[in-house]
Parts: sequence; C-alpha cells; structure tokens
Amino acid sequence: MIEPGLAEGATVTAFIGLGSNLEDPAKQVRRALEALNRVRGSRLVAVSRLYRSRPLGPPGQPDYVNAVAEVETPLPAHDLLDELQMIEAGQGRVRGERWGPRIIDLDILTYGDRRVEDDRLSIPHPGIASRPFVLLPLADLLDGAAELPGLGRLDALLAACGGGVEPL
Ligand code: A4P
Ligand code: MG
Repeated sequence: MIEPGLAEGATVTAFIGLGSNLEDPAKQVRRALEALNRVRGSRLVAVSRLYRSRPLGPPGQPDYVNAVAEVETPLPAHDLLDELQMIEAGQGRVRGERWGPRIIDLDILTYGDRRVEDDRLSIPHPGIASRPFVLLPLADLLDGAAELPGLGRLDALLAACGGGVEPL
C-alpha cells in the first residue's frame, strides 16, 4: 500500500515500543531487536536500555521487560505494522486477552510526525502519554524537549506519569 507523502527513496524515523512478560522476557526483547534490524530496507538506529516494569492490565501476570527502538524505514506505516506482526508471530505470540501476558508486543509509538487513525493503526500509539514503561525508554533516545506529535513535550509527559519502572 502506498500512503501519501512518502516520496520514492524517502525514509521515516519510527519509534517502536517492545514489551514482553513471558518465556524469558529480556531474551524475547533482544530477539525482536535483531529482527527489527532485518526489516526490509530498514535500519535499527538506536535502542534504549531494557527496563523491568510492573504490569498494566489484568492482575497476576509477571512483570514486563520493556524497551524502545529507533528505526529508519522506507516502509509505509501499515507495511511496517505487517512486519512487526510477522516478528511477533515468528516469536510464537498468540493473541489472548487484551493487555494480558504476551511473549512479545511491538507497537509503533510514533512514525515521523504523522498522525494515523484507522481500523488498524493509531499513531501516536494511544498509550504513550501516560505509560512510564514507554516514556522512560523513550527518554534514553530523545531529548526532554522533543515534541511527541499531538502530545506535547517528552519531559512534561514524564513528569506527569507514574513509576514502577527501573532499568534491568
Ligand atoms: N494497533 C493500532 N495502533 C497500533 C500501533 N500504533 N502499533 C492495532 C501497533 N499496533 C497497533 O494489538 C491489537 C491491534 O492494535 C493490532 O492488531 C493493530 O492493528 P495487539 O498487539 O494484538 O493487542 P494488545 O497489544 O493486547 O492490545 P493493545 O490495546 O495494543 O495493548 P497495548 O496498548 O499494546 O498494551 N504493562 C507493562 N508494564 N508493559 C507493557 O509493555 N503492554 C500492554 C499491552 C499491557 N500492559 C503492559 C504492557
Ligand atoms: Mg500491541
């Protein structure tokens, strides 16, 4: 699918959120990072530290390991989502209850400064603004003054979000 505004040869910087709380989460996150570096035409530019975080969602599930990756890609956002879902499937993810435990979850947090809202994609990802397990790793890669499209400055979002997240 070709989306308007992505010229031939152009690339976009996307930030991808990674999360796992099953089957050796740190290993799952590292495996997904390697796979991200092999996405068609794309390049892994930078990776945050890995963080341990308390689960958001149904109680009784294990802690998560979270990280954020910066990827430069020529792919339209929906094609990038296809690639991410293939990586999830390749690592054996089975879709279960919403916010339930998972082997690996890959979310497109931002895609350049675009905003996308359709039946497959919400960009920026709706969870970004309030989730410390997204904002802290993002702050490893972005200046506090960075503006997240439509959401404001990263440092302001960080100041307002909760805790429960620490580097591994
Ligand atoms: N989708 C829409 N927008 C996007 C996007 N920007 N990136 C759609 C990726 N996918 C997007 O996702 C369901 C559908 O969302 C996809 O088919 C895609 O078309 P999913 O991964 O199958 O389901 P999900 O992840 O269970 O649902 P959801 O609502 O996306 O959950 P979240 O927001 O990803 O949250 N606690 C901690 N500590 N750390 C975590 O990482 N993660 C979650 C999941 C819950 N609690 C957590 C963590
Ligand atoms: Mg998801």
